[in-house]
Amino acid sequence: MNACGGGYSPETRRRYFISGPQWAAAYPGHALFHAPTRPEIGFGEVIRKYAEIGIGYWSTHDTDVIPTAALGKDAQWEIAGRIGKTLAANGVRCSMITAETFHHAVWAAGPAAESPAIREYAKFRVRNTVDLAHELGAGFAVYWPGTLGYLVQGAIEETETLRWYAEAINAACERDIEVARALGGTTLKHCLEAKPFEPQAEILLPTSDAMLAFIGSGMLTHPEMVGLNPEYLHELMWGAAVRAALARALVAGKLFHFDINDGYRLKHDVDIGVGLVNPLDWLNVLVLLRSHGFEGPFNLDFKPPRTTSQFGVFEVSFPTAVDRFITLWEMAGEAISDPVIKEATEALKAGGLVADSEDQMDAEALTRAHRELLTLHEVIAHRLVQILIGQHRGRVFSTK
Ligand code: GLT
Ligand code: MN
Ligand code: MN
Repeated sequence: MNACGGGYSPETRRRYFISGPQWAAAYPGHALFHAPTRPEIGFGEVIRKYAEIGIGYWSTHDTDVIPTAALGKDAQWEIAGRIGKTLAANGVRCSMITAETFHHAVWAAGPAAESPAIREYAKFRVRNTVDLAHELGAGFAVYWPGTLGYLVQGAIEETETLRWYAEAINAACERDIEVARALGGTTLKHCLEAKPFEPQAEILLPTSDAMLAFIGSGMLTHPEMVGLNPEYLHELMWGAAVRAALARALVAGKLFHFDINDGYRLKHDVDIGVGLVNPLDWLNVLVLLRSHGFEGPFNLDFKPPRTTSQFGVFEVSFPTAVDRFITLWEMAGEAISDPVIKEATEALKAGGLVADSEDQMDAEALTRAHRELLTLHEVIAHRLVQILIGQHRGRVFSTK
């Protein structure tokens, strides 16, 4: 970190609504073709390390911290009590709980399987997630449906499956209303997360746009409580312009939560640290979010590399991810107030003037009056690169 010029202080990092997932820090390095490389660690160590780094919020799956068999039982509340104490002792807050509906074999046919018993179990799990969220003071619940889809065609009737999945989300919202009323508090924000491939061959809700259609389908009893948790890489995976996907969520008023990471288009879910692959695109994403007042939560949903110890995870991976994010956020602020970008943007918005003597609806005259329109686009793009590499602040390179 010193060789890289140091980092932000924990106090500065804590000013951002950045959350660290339990599963990201505890990731032992395994994958389909990878054996684990690190020992399992529990919430105590993860929360303590996040506090040291200055990651002020913590998120978790129900089963990251509670054994499946203990869910909803007394043992769960005993663990939740210990989590609450650990959070308080470290000055970290729980921001989000997500129901794991993909890993355990019970989800082999998905959370909206044909079997009513499995679907009842899915409802139990999301209701229990709502209870846990209220107990731990979280404001958000996330649902990545995971196995909502199929490997072989023909058995699943898609409209029926979607209706069954809606029943689970409805159960979560209805439980939330009850609990919030009983506690005299507010309801959670329920956030759907899409991923276009993995772990099924065919996914029923593969993109954030598909989820927007699902929210607006009329199948949800409380669509106003349900929004999106887009993940940067999940949008890139299907070939989207992430900024455009986020813009569609923003105009729908449904950008509730954002998983931040990086990776490559049309590849699998590599979950690389934010800004390591596409820093220019990330800068542009943050310009959009800052200019629309979206200030988080930003959830660090990435996988630290498969180092053989926790050293790299907590000394390099997490602090550098947070710091790249903050730097890009600051750069986005610079881009928003940059005089060159401002002037070029104003010129674009003013448009070219067709002479009074000419026909205002003449395509040729309009084209002539706007011949530098895309030149201005290029000026803005060039300026953004300058901001990214510090040239706007006088960083120079040889022009010889
Ligand atoms: C899983 C997925 C992530 C989701 C997690 C939330 S689970 O790791 O790949 O993108 O955010 O359930
Ligand atoms: Mn995610
Ligand atoms: Mn991912």
